[in-house]
Amino acid sequence: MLDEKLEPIYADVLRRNPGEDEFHQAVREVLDSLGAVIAKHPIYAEGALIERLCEPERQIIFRVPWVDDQNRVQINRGFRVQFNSALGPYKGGIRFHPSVLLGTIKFLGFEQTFKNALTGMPIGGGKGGSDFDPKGRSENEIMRFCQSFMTELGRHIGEHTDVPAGDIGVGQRELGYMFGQYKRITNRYESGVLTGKGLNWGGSRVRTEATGYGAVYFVDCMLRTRGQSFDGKRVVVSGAGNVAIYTMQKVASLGGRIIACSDSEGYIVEENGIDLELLKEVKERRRGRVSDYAKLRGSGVIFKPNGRVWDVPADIAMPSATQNELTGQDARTLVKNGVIAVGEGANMPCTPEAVRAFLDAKVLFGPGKAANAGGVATSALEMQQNASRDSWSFETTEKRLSEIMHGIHDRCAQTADEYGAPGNYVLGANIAGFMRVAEAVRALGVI
Ligand code: NDP
Ligand code: 2IT
Repeated sequence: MLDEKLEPIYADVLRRNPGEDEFHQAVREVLDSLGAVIAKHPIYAEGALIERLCEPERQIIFRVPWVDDQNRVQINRGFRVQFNSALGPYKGGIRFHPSVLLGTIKFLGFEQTFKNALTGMPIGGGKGGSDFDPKGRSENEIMRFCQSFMTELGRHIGEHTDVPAGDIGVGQRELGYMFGQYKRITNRYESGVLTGKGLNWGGSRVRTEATGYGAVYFVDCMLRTRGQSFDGKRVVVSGAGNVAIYTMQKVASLGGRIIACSDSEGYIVEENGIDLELLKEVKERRRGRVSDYAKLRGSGVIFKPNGRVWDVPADIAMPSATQNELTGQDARTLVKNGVIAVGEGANMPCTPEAVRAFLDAKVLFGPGKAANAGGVATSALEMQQNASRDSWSFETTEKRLSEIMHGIHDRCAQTADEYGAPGNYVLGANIAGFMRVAEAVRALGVI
């Protein structure tokens, strides 16, 4: 039930953003946590403050024309939603996936605003992307697409304005082509305009690993509140991309056993633990599928093209692929099989019904805007290094990341306690993120 002051705000979001289900879902989830805040601090219900947080400052949609290897002209749609810049330049990734619509980017930009606030760093919230499908495209096609995308995006971004990074379908290769095109257009070596860059062209150590490592630190903090750890636990991760791979790597280093992971074509189960070096070889260097891993690995691993990775019994689940990939039914299966902790590496991977099932069963549940904030936090560290023309060691950067994740965990836990819901990290993350961004929005006046 929504607070009666919040109901008309949500009704307005539905009316003004028709058909954007994911955006509605993300807004609803935050508003569900805010009733307690406005009861305690009525000032936040004034000045259309919450309405302003639900309305992006700027939404850019553009055509991306490019020529494929058969000399055919292709047209995609590009987006950048500059959601909120009260705390700093817009900051958030770029997603290339055929499912991308404006509502997808709006949900991600909205989440990003609160996530970035939660890190305590000076970054606003934004997100971008395209419905371009990189699968099966040649290296040259990817380059031409990225160049065309940046030819338009370039006029809207800058180190003090808006700083994109990677997300699904966008990694260091794509960022390289985009940075190259931006540099060419502007004739400036403006390192701070993008993060997730390569190490010898302005990137930060640990950025590649940061989201996965950070998610594991967050879950580790939650486990410790119950005297538990990753050691000896069975862990199931979904996805096999950037976030999933470095989640698995950190879990393994803490003594956990990775039993299963997936991609959009199916999942693999290996009771003795997945061989991460081989998986990285297949996914990162060969750009292959988890089914290719199964073929190369031979006996001991099963590839399942159908079914749900969440049917594999696990102590800890880390959904790290995409939104709404873990349903209420999946959550009930995990609970039945004895799951003790769930950390969202992806953005909004658990449906509202799934989140409720975990909270009801008192499973430790780390919501994405807290658990996966290590990626963007390390992006902010990359911006710091770029601004000071410095480059930190792996150890220094990882220590900063670990401190940031501990800080986020403690802020969420304390806020949940303060609002009478100990252990509810969803409430804690939403309220703590909201308070920081709302304070700044109020201070800056009606702009
Ligand atoms: P990648 O592109 O590296 O990997 C994505 C993985 O998820 C792939 O294994 C992909 O499978 C799978 N996947 C993607 N879309 C779908 C889908 N619709 N159905 C089933 N499987 C799917 O992306 P990232 O690892 O960077 O991102 C994963 C998640 O983490 C996203 O939600 C992203 O927003 C979030 N995130 C990423 C951060 C980062 O720093 N990269 C930071 C914080 C959150 P396939 O290859 O078959 O498509
Ligand atoms: O969802 C996310 O936080 C990201 N994709 C990372 C954003 C960033 O700017 O590093």
